[in-house]
Amino acid sequence: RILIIGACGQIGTELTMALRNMYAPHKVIASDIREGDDEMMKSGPFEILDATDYEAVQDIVIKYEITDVYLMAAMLSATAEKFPMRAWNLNMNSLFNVLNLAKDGKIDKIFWPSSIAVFGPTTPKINTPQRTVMEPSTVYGISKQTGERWCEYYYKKHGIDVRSIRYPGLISYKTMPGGGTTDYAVDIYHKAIKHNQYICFLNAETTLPMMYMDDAIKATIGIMEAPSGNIKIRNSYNLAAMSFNPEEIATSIKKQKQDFTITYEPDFRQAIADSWPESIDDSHAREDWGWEHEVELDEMTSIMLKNLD
Ligand code: VAH
Repeated sequence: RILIIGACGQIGTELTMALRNMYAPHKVIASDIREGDDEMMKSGPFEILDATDYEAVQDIVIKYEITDVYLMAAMLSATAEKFPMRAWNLNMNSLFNVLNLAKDGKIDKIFWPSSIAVFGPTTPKINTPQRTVMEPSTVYGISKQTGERWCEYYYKKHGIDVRSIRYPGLISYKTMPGGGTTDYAVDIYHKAIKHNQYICFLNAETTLPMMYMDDAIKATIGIMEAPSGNIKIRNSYNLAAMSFNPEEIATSIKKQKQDFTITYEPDFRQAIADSWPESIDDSHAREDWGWEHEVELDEMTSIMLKNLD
């Protein structure tokens, strides 16, 4: 059976439904610190769970005879800068709980999300390599870089089958924009529908690696379904789809909403975005477990505007 921890988050919400469509819903247990939407609560088992509480995670793993855990609970970049110690506690202790349950033989396979936030100002920004200088300057990025080190340590030291990918910014219409710096690319569509204009908290030229959620879900399930021997990288795989900046996404929206307007008022999140790469080399994921993205910017804009209208 599968347990999703953080099932009500941006990725968790869609990952839960995708897994419940693939497997018998009663075999996909969703959990989060608070209840989810009707579809989540009605489509299969749900448990209120504090991911930092070892005993509570262990109880659910034993109760449902869990074999696979997707640990999607985390505090994202912008919010983590406001609450550094809470972010560190959530992002790290939830990972230790799951890794240690696997070390005790109670879990067989783990998915843990990393992020392009592990890269910092000294990382090469164009076509960032899989292995490179990584000096993250955000609390979130530090927690993800450290988490990657622990995943590789538990794989090498204890043979734990933990798999991870460095997500770019993710865009979907099924959850509201959260505490992510890349969430401007979600919010812009909501504001385009509601007000036909958007005040962007990043400047026009801030190019970041981005991906539509369906591609991210495909990658997440894809790496977990791959034979263990194919997963040659056990800290975390680079993953990419497209790169764009606020001006380019606004131009894409204007193709469908001619009188949409954007203005720029950068805030504290500009410094976070400036520390991240513009584009990512994900050739290892494509070679090792057959990753390939599908959705490009204009198609994503059509999907977002249609489903938010
Ligand atoms: C964030 N969406 O903005 C996340 C992600 C690369 C960005 O880690 O914090």
